[in-house]
Amino acid sequence: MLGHLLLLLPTAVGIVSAAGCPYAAAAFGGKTTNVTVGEAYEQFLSQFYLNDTDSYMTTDFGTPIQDQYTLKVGPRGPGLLEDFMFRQKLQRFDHERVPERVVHARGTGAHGVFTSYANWSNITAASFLNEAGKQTPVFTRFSNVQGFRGSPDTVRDMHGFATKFYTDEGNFDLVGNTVPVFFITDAIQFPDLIHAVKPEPQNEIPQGGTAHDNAWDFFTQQPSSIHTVLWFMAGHGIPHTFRHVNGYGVHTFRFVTASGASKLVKFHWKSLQGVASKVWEEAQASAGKNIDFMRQDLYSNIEVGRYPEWELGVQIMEESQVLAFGFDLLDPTKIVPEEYVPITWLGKMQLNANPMNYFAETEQIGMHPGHIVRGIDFSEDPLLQGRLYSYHDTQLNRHGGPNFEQIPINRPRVPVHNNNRDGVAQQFIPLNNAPYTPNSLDNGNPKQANQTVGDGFFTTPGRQASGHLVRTPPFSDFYTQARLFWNSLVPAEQQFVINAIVFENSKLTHASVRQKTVEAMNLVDNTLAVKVAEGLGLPVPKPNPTYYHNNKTSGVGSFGKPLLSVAGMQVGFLASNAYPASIEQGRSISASLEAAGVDLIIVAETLGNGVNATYSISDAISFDAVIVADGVESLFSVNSFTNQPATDKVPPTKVTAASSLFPAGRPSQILVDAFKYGKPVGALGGGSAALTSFGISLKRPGVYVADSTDSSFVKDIIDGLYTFRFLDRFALEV
Ligand code: HDE
Repeated sequence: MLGHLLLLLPTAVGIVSAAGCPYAAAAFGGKTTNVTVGEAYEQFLSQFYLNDTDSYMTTDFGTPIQDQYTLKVGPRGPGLLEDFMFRQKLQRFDHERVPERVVHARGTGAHGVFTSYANWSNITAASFLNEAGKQTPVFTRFSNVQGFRGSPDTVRDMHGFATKFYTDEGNFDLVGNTVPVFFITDAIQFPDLIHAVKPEPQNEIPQGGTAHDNAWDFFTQQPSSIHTVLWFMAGHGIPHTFRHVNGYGVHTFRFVTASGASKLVKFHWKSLQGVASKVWEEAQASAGKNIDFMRQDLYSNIEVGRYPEWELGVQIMEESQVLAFGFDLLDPTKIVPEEYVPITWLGKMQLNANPMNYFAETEQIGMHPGHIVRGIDFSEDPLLQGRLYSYHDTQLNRHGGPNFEQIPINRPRVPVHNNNRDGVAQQFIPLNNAPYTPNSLDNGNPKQANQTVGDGFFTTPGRQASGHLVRTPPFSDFYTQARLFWNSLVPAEQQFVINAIVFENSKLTHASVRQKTVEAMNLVDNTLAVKVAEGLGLPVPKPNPTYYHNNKTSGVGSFGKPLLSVAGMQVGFLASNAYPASIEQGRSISASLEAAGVDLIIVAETLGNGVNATYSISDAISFDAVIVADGVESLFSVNSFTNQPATDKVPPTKVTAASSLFPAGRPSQILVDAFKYGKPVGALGGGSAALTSFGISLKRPGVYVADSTDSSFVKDIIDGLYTFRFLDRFALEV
């Protein structure tokens, strides 16, 4: 018998024993070899790549075949049961799908690297945080919650932000959301929440959103949900892209040092691109014009080397502070305002490689809050406690057995040794013939690891629990922080919240539910409730000030703060093939924009000669700013809004507004929609007439005109991109 269990991994270069994991040295610390972390995970996954270059078609069992025609009795058949090529091909096709995730089905992911800023062993024994500059491979999956796998990206929804850290002491999954609070306080309520927000059972409508009776019936019956509802009625429900979201662990966790000292922590991801959200009209247009908007943005930016980054931080609290802030730190419907506890930034994640295959990697990855490592521990939050059961269970359902941890994307980058055995599709050949503990026949291997031996995981030594067995609600007061959030939004975002609630409730068929929405909002703020009531044609409520206060906190809104980076932004330059000089104008500013990581997309009637996109395919949703070239004003004389006559400036060449090459009014629509969505707009020379013909004052913030393509014009456009949305363009009633 061999001395101990070896889990053998086939590699590109042969068979490597578990103890000699080839990528481990490079992946963890990057100091012992010249291999970078990026190369290390490439090496790890590449052993599983299937490359068909210069190959012949084979069956799954390796027999070379031709599989284009079935085996028949004569050319007109019938076919034969013995046709194993046909049977296998169809059987494999029939079984291609696994159940999609019951929530968060729609998602997109990428590989990356996490780098620790320091040695944090004073607060945690987590090994991926124990050295400045230490690098750990990661895979992050962003997701929508409500819709099916094929639903549009830009519906209003909650969003997932889940990261698997392949650490040198096992996998740690931080399975969070882009909103720091959650709807419910107890995991047993989760099926009710999801049944309520999913499409309604009788007709499976609506796909990907909560604008329906069941959702609002639940929200208004379950007060714990109101704080979270406000977050996703605000910009957080319709992020601009996944590069522009923050992430949150939501629950309170524990950090534990090697000696067992523990602190309570809340995890935060801060987008180093900045936080940005769409406005609702734009999100709706995107859902029709490009349902893949957010996954395409992430994929494309990584493809061209514009790698998005996030900082990972924690708010650190003493165990004794669990009730110190006026609410329970175990309550997942509450934030810890940063004014109480600032964030300590621990390190940075960069996403820098797209998956090679969506199904194998993004679809099969199994995130689980119970994937935990030494130095991190759970809290008693009843929502977290329940999640620890659900995520493993759901993977059993998706993959049909317990060996899903052996799928390449799920495998830890360290050897696995235990007495778990067999099951569907076991990938390893265990060599230990004494698969039980204690054993003497294999010298007690694999041995037990704990706090002091073998760098084992350990439960915080100080944790204790006692009490009567009860089924009672753990937390209360679900409105004080909902109001704190409302108070902290800029007026335009408050208006967006009102608009969103009115929009969603306008779709309801039960007047009683709409009425309950007004009552719930009135507990948050009377102006909010009054405006919602007015929008829904309901009686205006008197203030119900039980939870009213004037406190504010910072960092909760998604509008009103400049971006941190404009890399990956797209500027549409509206030109015409009929006036080639207009295309030249675009070319002359593209290099300066490129220097800031911004792409200039020259739009004209047809492709070629420096044109990047046609009017036919372009819309305001495709651009973060729009510029009208000099000399193409008459393109804008037909519009779908006012039917205004042509402007008085005659173009130097024949540029026609009506064309069979694009839908009538498309150039005007791009310009006006961009303005309406709050984006920077600009014009060169006579192009400014296009702006004024739609009543866009050249003096408005975010409107830039210049006679030539000089550097100050480019700088203005870039400044405008940093501002991202000009909020003065939206009607305010609050
Ligand atoms: Fe999840 N959640 N969840 N959830 N969740 C799942 O696991 C569940 C909750 C979150 O990209 C499922 O693998 C319960 C909070 C993300 O693969 C499932 C409860 C937060 C993802 C599940 C919650 C999340 C999931 C479905 C209440 C933010 C996608 C497929 C106690 C902190 C992960 C799967 C990915 C996925 C259960 C609440 C985030 C069914 C029972 C709170 C980001 O197991």
